[in-house]
Amino acid sequence: MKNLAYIFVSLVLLFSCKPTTNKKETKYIKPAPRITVPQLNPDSAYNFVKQQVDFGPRVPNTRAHEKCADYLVKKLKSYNAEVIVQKATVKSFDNKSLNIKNIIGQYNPANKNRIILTSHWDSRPFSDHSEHPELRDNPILGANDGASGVGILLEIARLFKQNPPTIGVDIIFFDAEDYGSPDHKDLPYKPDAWCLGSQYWSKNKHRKNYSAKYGILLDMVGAPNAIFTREGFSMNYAPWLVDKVWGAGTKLGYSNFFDYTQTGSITDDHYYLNTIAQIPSIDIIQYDPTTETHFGAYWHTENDNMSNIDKYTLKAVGQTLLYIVYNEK
Ligand code: AHN
Ligand code: ZN
Repeated sequence: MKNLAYIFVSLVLLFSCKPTTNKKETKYIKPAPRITVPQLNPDSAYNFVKQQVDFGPRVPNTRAHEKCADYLVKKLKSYNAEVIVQKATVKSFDNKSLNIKNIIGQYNPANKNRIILTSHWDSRPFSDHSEHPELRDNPILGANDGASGVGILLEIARLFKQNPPTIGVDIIFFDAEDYGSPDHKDLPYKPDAWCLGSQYWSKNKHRKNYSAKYGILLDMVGAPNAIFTREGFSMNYAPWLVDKVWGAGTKLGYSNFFDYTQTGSITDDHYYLNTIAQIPSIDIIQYDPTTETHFGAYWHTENDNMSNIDKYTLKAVGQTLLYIVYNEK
């Protein structure tokens, strides 16, 4: 009798036990996000910079400018971007009519959830900061000032073909950023003389009802041991985006490049994206604490050539942007 009771109790206990596998529980375990961020190839990025510089100075109304535009369009198309070339005629500080082209490479153009990655593709018609007065009327090669940002963005386009992004991305190459009044001539101050392409685009976007969540501008992003500080207008208009980008750069191990010092405001393409287009935008731009202008010593001189380009700087900036794009929801 005692034994029977014992067996009965054991059986009750046995069948009241929970099964060891519970389908319900496993169903609610969140799968780890599997985001693959493609790896920027520094040699490829460097080559995209060199290809542009090999055309010579890309000054509006010149043959080299025209040839380089064709090259940029061809490259973007080959990387599956839907390309729009926005042509315009704008007036320079000295009242010249400049034939300009903003070149837009769209990825997922129907997606409303989109961002802008941008850089200027023209180069400056003067070497006004050269030590040598006789050189100051010459146009610059703009390896860093112009071609570096475009080179990184072409490399990103190449990776977009292999690994299409889920969000919408517009890669925009603005023209005539660097046609501002020269400093070696005593000219009266002229407002809004710089950034003619981005001013035009901000008033005449390439699509009806165009909007983007934010924009990231690259300017002088290829010099050896460059430092990118938190620039004034970026901090005024989109401090959260500065945090996001500087945070990503730091996380990826590029803290030598992404410096948290806040520095002065620079009139650059992002200024017009913020004030005219109303798109929150930041500038990743080199800050040099050792020069008076706080631009590099090569800035607007004959020394802005390929010797001023470092693959590792291109890698740090480009890989940080790739992290942002592939983690964007
Ligand atoms: C001014 O000097 C007003 N803006 C500089 C923007 C610039 C020129 N970036 C590259 N070249
Ligand atoms: Zn410049």
